[in-house]
Amino acid sequence: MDNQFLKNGSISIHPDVLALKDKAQKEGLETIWERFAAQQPQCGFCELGLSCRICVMGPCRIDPFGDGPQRGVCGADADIMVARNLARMVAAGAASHSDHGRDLLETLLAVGEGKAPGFGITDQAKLDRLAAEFGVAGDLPPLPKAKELALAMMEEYGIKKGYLTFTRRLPAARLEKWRNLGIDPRGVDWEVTEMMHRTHMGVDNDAVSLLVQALRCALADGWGGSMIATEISDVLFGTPKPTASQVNLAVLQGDRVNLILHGHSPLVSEMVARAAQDPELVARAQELGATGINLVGLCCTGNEVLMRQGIPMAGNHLVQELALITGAVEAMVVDYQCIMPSLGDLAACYHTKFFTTSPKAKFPGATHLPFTPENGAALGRDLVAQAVENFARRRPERVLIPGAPVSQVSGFSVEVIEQALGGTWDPLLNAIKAGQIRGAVGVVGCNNPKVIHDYGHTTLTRKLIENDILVVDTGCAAVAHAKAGFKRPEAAELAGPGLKAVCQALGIPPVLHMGSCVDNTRIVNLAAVLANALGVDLDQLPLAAAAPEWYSEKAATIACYAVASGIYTVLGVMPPVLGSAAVTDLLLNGLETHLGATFAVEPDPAKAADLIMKHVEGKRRALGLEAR
Ligand code: BF8
Repeated sequence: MDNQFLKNGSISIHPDVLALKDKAQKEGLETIWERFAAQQPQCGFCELGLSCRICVMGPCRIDPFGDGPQRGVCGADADIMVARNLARMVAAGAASHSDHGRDLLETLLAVGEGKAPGFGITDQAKLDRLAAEFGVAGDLPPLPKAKELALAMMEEYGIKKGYLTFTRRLPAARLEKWRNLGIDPRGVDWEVTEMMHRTHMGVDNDAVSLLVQALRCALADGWGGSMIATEISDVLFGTPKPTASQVNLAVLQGDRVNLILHGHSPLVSEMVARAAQDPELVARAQELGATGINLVGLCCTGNEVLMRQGIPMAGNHLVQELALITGAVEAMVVDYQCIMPSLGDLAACYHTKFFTTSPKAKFPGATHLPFTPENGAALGRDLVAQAVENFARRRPERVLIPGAPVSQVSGFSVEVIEQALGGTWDPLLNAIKAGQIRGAVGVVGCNNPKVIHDYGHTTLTRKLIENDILVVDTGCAAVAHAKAGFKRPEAAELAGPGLKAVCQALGIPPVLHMGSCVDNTRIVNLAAVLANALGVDLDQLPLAAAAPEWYSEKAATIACYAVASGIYTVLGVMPPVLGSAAVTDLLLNGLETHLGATFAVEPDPAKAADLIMKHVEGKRRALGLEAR
């Protein structure tokens, strides 16, 4: 595997990141890059997927060169071992996002039962639409309707219905493909549990069968748990609309109380956002010498509050430690996922208070204040109050906030894009048909210290928009793009002539922010809407997805549900599958016949752009559109 970091020692394309990395070094503090270097060389068996820790007859390894053992103690060969490992990765990713969705449902239920002070229904129209989709009586008042919808959606997790309601948004042709392959997902928890069962020693020992179930498990997340997370977040906190804000570590402010919201869920962060406007708390901050209270986001909690509340974004995954190293943070409040276990130690090197809020996610060095729907509003206030009181302990001589904020516009939900187009998809479809926009690509996913920070995202996306391909993004990729200035309407200048004209006519940037990582469901929903409008299946559209810097199990799951939904997906980091030629071939080639889409792996983002452009033009040709 081509490892950019180890090859030339660069860690990031951003000067502010480099400046804080220097500060960390001077202060003797370790970050993810030192830990990554200390792990070299990483285990070659594991990289190939050829090690197994599933049972205690092992751990086992298979020799990729054929000299050593070719089977684990149980008899599993390379194909079984690689497939089992990948399948478990997908199950973990599906479990994570879908469990996040469950938390939203629990809060919706509590709202419906009048037990969640501070929470309410913000998007009534979406509540009504979802209620109709789930067969809830239309004439119920809002709160009983919310309760009934929550109960109906909770059934999506179990085995009651045997199919997932949201999948019915897809063209019939897609569902037909799923039925033929046996991957129409039945229940969110069902598919995750069955995946774990099948990968227990002595159950499913056919690599193809394991991978087929992994796709079904991923679909249960994409068209189930994650989609519930997105839709119910909109119901509770509002469907995102284009919102102007800023990005960069310099959204932290030297003269204000800085509180960072980090993780994935909007539940606590929305309550903190409300509390931060409390005049009493603002007055107290001023009494202590600050000019006010400054909330900023990190990772996907950051995306949630950015696109609904305009709260500025401090950075993505690889920036989380550096944000504390600014020395300017009074409190970091986290929920779950992608939060480095090192943060407690780092916070302790400064005056920073580190708060964990999910009963599911405890960390060393943290103060644990668990969230419930009942206590959310009070918890939000408590967290802000503690951050404010901590301002007095800041040591100005240790503060460094490099760089300057970059402006950005975010919050392009499917609903808003449709409105911007005048309530019909025709203008977008016509621009695609005419070739002004060649196609659309979701550039999504994480950062990974194996890749120069944000180099993959920005290089790929710059080339795509230059070539008239509209980019939609989520997650940490979205932060990279914003830092590069791609989310300002003026960035239309960076696009090719066709895309530039469309962006200028609509006043939008060429890279549209659709949200957090659960909001990849907005992207597949958009693809389904376009396919339905054209009367084709998703794999016929000139679309693709890419995750140039992915690291997480959730990203593996997202990639699987994208491909299973018919969207060609290019990964920038190799998943641990090369130990099995059969598994690798299935992912890169074999899925095409059944699903009309495959994976590709290309570490060089410029070459990944070439692959995508070739794919997009091929799809245009097949649709009878003008193609290059
Ligand atoms: O859920 S992109 S590093 S923060 S896993 Fe994590 Fe990856 Fe960021 Fe968003 Ni998604």
